[in-house]
Amino acid sequence: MECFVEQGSSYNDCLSKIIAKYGDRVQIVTQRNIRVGGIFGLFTREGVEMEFYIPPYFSKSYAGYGGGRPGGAASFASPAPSLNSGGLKSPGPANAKEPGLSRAPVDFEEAKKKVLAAAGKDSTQMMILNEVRNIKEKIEAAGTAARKEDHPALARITEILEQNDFSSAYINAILDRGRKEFSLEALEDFDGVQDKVLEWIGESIRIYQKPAYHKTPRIMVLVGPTGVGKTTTTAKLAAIFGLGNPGKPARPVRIITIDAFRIGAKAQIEAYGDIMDIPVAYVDNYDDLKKEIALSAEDADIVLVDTIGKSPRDSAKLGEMKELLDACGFQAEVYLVIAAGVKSSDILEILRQFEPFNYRSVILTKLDETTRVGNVISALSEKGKSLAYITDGQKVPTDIHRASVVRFLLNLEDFRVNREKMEKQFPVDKADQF
Ligand SMILES: Nc1nc2c(ncn2[C@@H]2O[C@H](COP(=O)(O)OP(=O)(O)OP(=O)(O)O)[C@@H](O)[C@H]2O)c(=O)[nH]1
Ligand SMILES: [Mg+2]
Repeated sequence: MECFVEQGSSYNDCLSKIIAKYGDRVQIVTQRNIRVGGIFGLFTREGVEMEFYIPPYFSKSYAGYGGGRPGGAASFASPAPSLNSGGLKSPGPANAKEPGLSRAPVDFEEAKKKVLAAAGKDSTQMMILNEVRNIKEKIEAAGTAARKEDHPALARITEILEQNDFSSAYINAILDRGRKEFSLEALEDFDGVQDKVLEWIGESIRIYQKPAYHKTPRIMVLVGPTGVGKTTTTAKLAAIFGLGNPGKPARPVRIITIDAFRIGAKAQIEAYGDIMDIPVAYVDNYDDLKKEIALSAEDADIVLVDTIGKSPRDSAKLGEMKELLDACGFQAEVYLVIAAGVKSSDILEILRQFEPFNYRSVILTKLDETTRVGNVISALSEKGKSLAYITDGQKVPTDIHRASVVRFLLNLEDFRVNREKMEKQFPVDKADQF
């Protein structure tokens, strides 16, 4: 398996490069536009990615992974971040020997067999794709690299970042920057190095700024995978807006739920509505949603739309939901809700699959269930997405907060956070909590 990186190309270019390299038997599984790079908000660019596999019969003759020909599947991205220009990131075994970077070696042969088995079983494209992604992930994980010649301070930083579940792309970007910006003298002061790295991490976290002006009612739509906490978060927001929060008067709120089928779900949101005396409406089609929105405009300041959880892999259902939600109008603020414990590659997949909803920002739930936030910081930074709110418990309405950089930095393990300094550096607008 090889992963190449090129710049400035179209689908046709990408395809012809794949064919030139692997022959015309390749089967393209997906092709899509991507944004690549983006650590610290720099270097992002439009690119094209094609995922493809080679049917098992033909792939038998290939030598294998690493420097050889591909095995069963590969991913070709074009163009790619300048971070990696030059292409192949090989899982150098030397890295594994370095102190603080010991990792189980990646079993590429076994991974390859899995792909071939998946392809041979007349499987769906999805199965193959999943295997391809798993392999990509393993290669990425093996690719994080403090070099032998790196100062021990950078090796230690790598270790801490890995413990916090940062992705290897993110860690490599930090290391690159560290190598460029720290003098030998600076590296001798580990506290100083740590502070600087925290600052860089803080700079990579984008916080959502709500629109300075919006039409009344403000329409907030929550979409996301199943069970992440959309309904609970809807209730929390309804309570915060509807009952008032420090310095802000109570405002008329309505809840619309696109979850009329599941009895439990209906009862759940109805119970919240009853307690807070907030009207709840149920809709399951475009016209009714449009009518409800129009009706809300007469007496509500804020309309919260709770949706049915969707598997990010079910693109047909996602498409239906998207069409239905178009009834909210283009001014609606769509938020993607994701749970904090998900691994970085899955977050990237969710961010990508929900892209058609044009979500403005992300709400991160269940922060109380994980001690590691590097996965989230890496994925959001890579995709250039902002965070609006975080939730850290099941209690309505107390367990919801406006997202803040400092909160994230404090969540990092093994970093000594100078809170006062970070609060000065990343101030929170106290008047704009919700
Ligand atoms: N620990 C923790 N649990 C939470 C949080 N937010 C929600 N939950 C719990 O997660 C579970 C699912 O929450 P829901 O709000 O029903 O999730 P949903 O996204 O609406 O689920 P579907 O409608 O089925 O897609 C419930 O048990 C919630 O109490 C949180 O911040 N922390
Ligand atoms: Mg729900």
